[in-house]
Amino acid sequence: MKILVTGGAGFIGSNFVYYMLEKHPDYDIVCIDALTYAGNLSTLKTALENPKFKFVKGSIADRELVFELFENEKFDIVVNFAAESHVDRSIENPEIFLKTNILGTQVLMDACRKYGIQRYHQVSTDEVYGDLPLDRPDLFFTEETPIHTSSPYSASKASADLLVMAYHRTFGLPVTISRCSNNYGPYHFPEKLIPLMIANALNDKPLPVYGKGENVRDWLYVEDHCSAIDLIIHNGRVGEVYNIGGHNEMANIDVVKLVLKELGKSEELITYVTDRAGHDRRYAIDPTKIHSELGWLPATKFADGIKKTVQWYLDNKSWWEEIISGEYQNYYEKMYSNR
Ligand code: NAD
Ligand code: TDX
Repeated sequence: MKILVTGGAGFIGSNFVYYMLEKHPDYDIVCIDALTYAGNLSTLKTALENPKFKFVKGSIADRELVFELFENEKFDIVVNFAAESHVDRSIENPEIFLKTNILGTQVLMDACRKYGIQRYHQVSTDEVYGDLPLDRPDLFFTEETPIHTSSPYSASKASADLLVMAYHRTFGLPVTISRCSNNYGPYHFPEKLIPLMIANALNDKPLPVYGKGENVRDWLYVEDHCSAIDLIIHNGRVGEVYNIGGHNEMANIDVVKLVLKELGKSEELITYVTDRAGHDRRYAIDPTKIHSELGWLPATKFADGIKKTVQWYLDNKSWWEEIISGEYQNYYEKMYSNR
């Protein structure tokens, strides 16, 4: 079996590469990644030592390169993680989100049509469903919840989902889509809530909480997302969407306080800042379908996962310190100064 993993130098893609190399040592894994600001080749250092792994630098939106890769490699399965993934950046500059997330997806599917594959899997997000009210804890996103996006990021991911389904219906492409809730764990880029708060706390810098910190996210340890995708690409039904989540909803402020507690840092570091425009209030996944059809259940409880994650950032300071010492400084200044 030969699998193309796109965006494998990013957070979830890299965790998936390691998961698959370990779980299926007989598989060949090829990764294509453009190495944008979010992609880091050092993340794949150990994988690069494995003869079953190959890395190609390039964009999924580069039709010529992608077609050449498909022609040479003859993939069985394609798992598309490659994306611009940060909501705040999509508010600043939507265009690259449309290019990578929509047009890049189209190029991959065109290559799948031309060269043939057993499965094209689109890694989507619960954000395509929009948000839920804070005062209705009885409501959850199911696969039937209408698409109702808030940010340019989620609109681009939803557009890609619609295109994936169109390629299935029109051209008979064997596709699946997964929509996961918020992930956390190793190699999470420090622009996102949990790693940003860990890095700032360790540097005794203010922790910028948007609005009142009341927005709710449904957190899943990244390895559990990887195990779900592994099940879907092997046993999931073609043409189906699977929601992934572990019923672990928390208000942002409680997540931030927990991170501070784990690090033994003071809550005085918390600073409330201007809210994100169009900020989704609550995400909450109903994972009944993937559980009942594929037997998937998350293995890591949040209390353990957050401990492991904090420890990983303590043990791998050089990984994130190098990131936040570069271009990230300009990003941080632009997004957070005078906020
Ligand atoms: P990330 O930003 O950490 O990584 C994205 C990777 O894609 C990077 O390595 C980047 O270099 C690469 N990339 C970007 N543009 C590319 C292009 N044009 N061609 C090739 N590679 C390109 O993102 P992540 O958090 O790992 O998210 C991975 C996927 O999972 C995304 O599709 C995202 O929408 C989805 N997702 C993320 C979460 C989450 O909580 N992080 C939750 C649900 C779904
Ligand atoms: O500095 C911050 N302060 C803050 O309060 C940041 C970066 C975030 N937040 C809040 C905004 C959100 O309510 O924390 C919550 C989580 O924010 P992000 O980490 O930016 O994630 P989110 O917007 O929920 O989107 C994530 O989950 C779904 C991923 O980034 C997406 O790629 C995925 O699709």
